[in-house]
Amino acid sequence: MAKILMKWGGGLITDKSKLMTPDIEKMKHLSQMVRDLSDLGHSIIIVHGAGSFGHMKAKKWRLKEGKIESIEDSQFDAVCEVRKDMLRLNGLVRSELESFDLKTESHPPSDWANGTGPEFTGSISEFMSQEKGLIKTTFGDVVDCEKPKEFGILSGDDIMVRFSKEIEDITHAIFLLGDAEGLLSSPPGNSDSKLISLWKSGSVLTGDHDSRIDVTGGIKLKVSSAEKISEFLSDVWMIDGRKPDRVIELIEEGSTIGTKIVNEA
Ligand code: IP8
Repeated sequence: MAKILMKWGGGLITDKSKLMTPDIEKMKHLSQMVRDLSDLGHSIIIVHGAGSFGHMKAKKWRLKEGKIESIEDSQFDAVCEVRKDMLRLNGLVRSELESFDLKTESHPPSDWANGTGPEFTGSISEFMSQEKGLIKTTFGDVVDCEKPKEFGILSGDDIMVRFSKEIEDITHAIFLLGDAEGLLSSPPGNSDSKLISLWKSGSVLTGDHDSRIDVTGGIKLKVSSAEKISEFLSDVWMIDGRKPDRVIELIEEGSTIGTKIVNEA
């Protein structure tokens, strides 16, 4: 049986251009897929991104940079607001999963994580035990940091790296994207952009793929996170989250349409 760590991208489950606009239909399709995988006996951990529930306010109040004295009062208000907004988004994700009779748990990083980047600290023991059928969830969040920064943005992509490394027996790490079939040769929407089905760690991504909305680094962070994970997992994938059946195909048949990230070192 597989143990699947999946990231639901923020651009997949929200409309990234409109403040706090969830895409409930997408969440439903993804939840159905999780239900099917669970029925097949697989275990699943879900990390989700922030989309328009996190990046907009984080950008406005420069939360990624940590405390800036001249605006610190507004920043601390924004830290509370974004944490609240992320709990709301996580609540929506969980209620869709639960509408498919899945039992879920939530572990917000603001409760257990410290610092940003893939080397962040804090105990991930809550995610180590696996009760059959229970879906544990967490997400990109505003987390506490050492002084003088005091707070910062921890991306769900960094959580994916740590979980893949430290949680025993994870078999697959899957990044579900909102706007592409996988990693593309140039940004989505470009007429010449093609799916890269095999990405060798260390290759160079051409073109400016980064969105202007993302505070955590967009597709480039995803690629570097997936590359790090490929050092210790052989099934690391980027798949179109609008086509959740492809995840089931991957797990059951060993391959699907998408990008497989391999480490050739
Ligand atoms: O969308 C970012 O997480 P990501 C978290 O997984 C916030 O990169 C609060 C912007």
